[in-house]
Amino acid sequence: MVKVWCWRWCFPFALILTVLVGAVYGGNVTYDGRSLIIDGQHRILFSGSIHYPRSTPQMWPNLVAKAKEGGLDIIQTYVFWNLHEPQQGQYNFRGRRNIVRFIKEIQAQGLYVTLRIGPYIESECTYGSDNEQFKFHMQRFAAKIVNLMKSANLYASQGGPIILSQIENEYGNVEGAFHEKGLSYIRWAAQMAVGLQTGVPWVMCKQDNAPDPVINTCNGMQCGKTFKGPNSPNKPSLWTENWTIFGEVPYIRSAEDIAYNVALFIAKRGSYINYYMSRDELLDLMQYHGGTNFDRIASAFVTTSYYDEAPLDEYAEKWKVYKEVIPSFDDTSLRANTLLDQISTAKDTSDYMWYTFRFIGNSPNGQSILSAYSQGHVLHAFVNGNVVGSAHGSHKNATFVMENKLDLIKGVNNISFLSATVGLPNSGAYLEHKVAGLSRVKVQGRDVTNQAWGYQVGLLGEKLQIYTASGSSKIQWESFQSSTKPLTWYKTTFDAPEGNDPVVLNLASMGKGYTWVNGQGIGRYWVSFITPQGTPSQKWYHIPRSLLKSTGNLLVLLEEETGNPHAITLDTVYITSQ
Ligand SMILES: *[C@@H]1O[C@H](CO)[C@@H](O)[C@H](O)[C@H]1NC(C)=O
Ligand SMILES: *[C@@H]1O[C@H](CO)[C@@H](O)[C@H](O)[C@H]1NC(C)=O
Ligand SMILES: *[C@@H]1O[C@H](CO)[C@@H](O)[C@H](O)[C@H]1NC(C)=O
Ligand SMILES: CC(=O)N[C@H]1CO[C@H](CO)[C@@H](O)[C@@H]1O
Repeated sequence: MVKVWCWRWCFPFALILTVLVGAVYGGNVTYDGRSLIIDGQHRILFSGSIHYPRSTPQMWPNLVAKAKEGGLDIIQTYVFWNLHEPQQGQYNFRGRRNIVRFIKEIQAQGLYVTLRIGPYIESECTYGSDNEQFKFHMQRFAAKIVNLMKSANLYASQGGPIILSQIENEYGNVEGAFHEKGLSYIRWAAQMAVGLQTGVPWVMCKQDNAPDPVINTCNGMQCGKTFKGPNSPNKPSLWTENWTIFGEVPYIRSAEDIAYNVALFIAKRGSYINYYMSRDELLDLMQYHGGTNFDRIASAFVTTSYYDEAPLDEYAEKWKVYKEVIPSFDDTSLRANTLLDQISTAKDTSDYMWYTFRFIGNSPNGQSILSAYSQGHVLHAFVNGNVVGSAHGSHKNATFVMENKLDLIKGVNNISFLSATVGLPNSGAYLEHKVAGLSRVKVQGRDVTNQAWGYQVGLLGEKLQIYTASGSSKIQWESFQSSTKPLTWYKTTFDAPEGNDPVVLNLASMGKGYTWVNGQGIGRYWVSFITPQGTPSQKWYHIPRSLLKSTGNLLVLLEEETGNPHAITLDTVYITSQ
């Protein structure tokens, strides 16, 4: 009934961390070869990552308080360019994106902040290279954020909590691919950042050649062993980080392993340690925070916790269903005589894109083979409205081949593929060249790649926003029957569980899809992709209490495969110390 190991895991931190001095506010931040110097004092600093858009503003005070209780001096966060500027020049700093409010909350509780300012991926621009267009947008955004911070007096030089800023992110991993342009870009990035005059030092992580005065920092699991050290004797040794992949076993480090590496790092003159996001979202609620990738912002993390099982329909309205419409060629307006890349066609507006074509069968009821080559990530094939197969790639290899038997009728057959992406690639060189979706299709050995294809980006249910209260009434929902068909929407309402414990949905009975609560995307789920150990990477999905009303919460699921919604449970999580 009880999850013991959290304490096993958390206590050694508490022991290490209690020796630390509490944060002193504001001031003059510099550094030397030993450490950061804050108002003349050399400091060993412990930091933890909390990414503000992965929780709700209502959760922030408690998360920061827990981090402080855990002994941290600093909260580290990225700045999420794609969330703040989803369309060029249209900024959004509201709700979960209210970074100033987040930093002020940290300030109110007396902790410092490390701000990791972009760049983050922006479509259309060439990413991370010595490219004028990219540099223009990157500088514009970095200046926007720095000025936002300055106008709220949030830098330590202004009496605020921000003691460090980061420019770029792990560019050292991809720099080689850009040859001399990589080097000139990184020089430019350092100069540009320093020119923004924040009054506090800048760092670059995984960037051995970080130009002065920018400090190169270590990212990784074992910086005590692997870090080559700062690239100048005048720079301190800082360790800025070290996520779960669907289909892989969640990785939980032992406290001993973490403590050992931290001690080794400090022994080797390390003076700044950041605990990056834990693999365990719910555990994070009491240590530092991994959070939830709301909407479609990212990939996977995992949950492990004690839980109360309450079947949703025990005290909720019974499930209603809506069968998503499978478009055929005639229903599409976007056409091409070739297979289009999904990433550049869908432009991150949906995970889903339909590829449809007509195949003329010349004999009645001929059995045939359908071969589809996909560049990622997931594919479902439908022939004349019926599913004939599904396949997917993995984080290690997104590409795959799907081969299925199918029955063709004489005359026109409607063949439709639903291709789904599971997040966009977020690392590597030449991100703008990354592709997904179908690359080649054969029917009975005949290559149909250059036939007339019809396309539809997104699902009808997404377009009508049937996961919202107003959108939900635009279609006819039906009563749930016992069997489930692929590509079905499910809807119910539920009351919030009593108390204040975190609420999670247990989706172990489902396959792959997407969840919304009161119109807010809770994110993708994928419990059918099991690890080599035979379990899903994540079956519990967090619903922040602040999204819930006491009664009548709208829950909508889009299920791509089959599943049993009656076995979905609403659980609450608590951690005890035994
Ligand atoms: C900040 O600290 C450095 C050394 O720690 C010192 O050289 C410098 O004068 C200080 N600057 C201000 C404005 O106090
Ligand atoms: C194929 O699609 C067209 C247009 O939607 C439809 O009229 C036709 O009945 C479909 N054919 C089959 C075999 O489902
Ligand atoms: C990825 O999978 C595809 C199809 O299964 C295979 O042809 C290819 O060699 C694989 N690539 C790598 C790098 O393993
Ligand atoms: C940034 C970094 O070092 N990430 C590492 C985090 O840990 C996993 C193992 O779980 C490594 O594979 C990553 O490289």
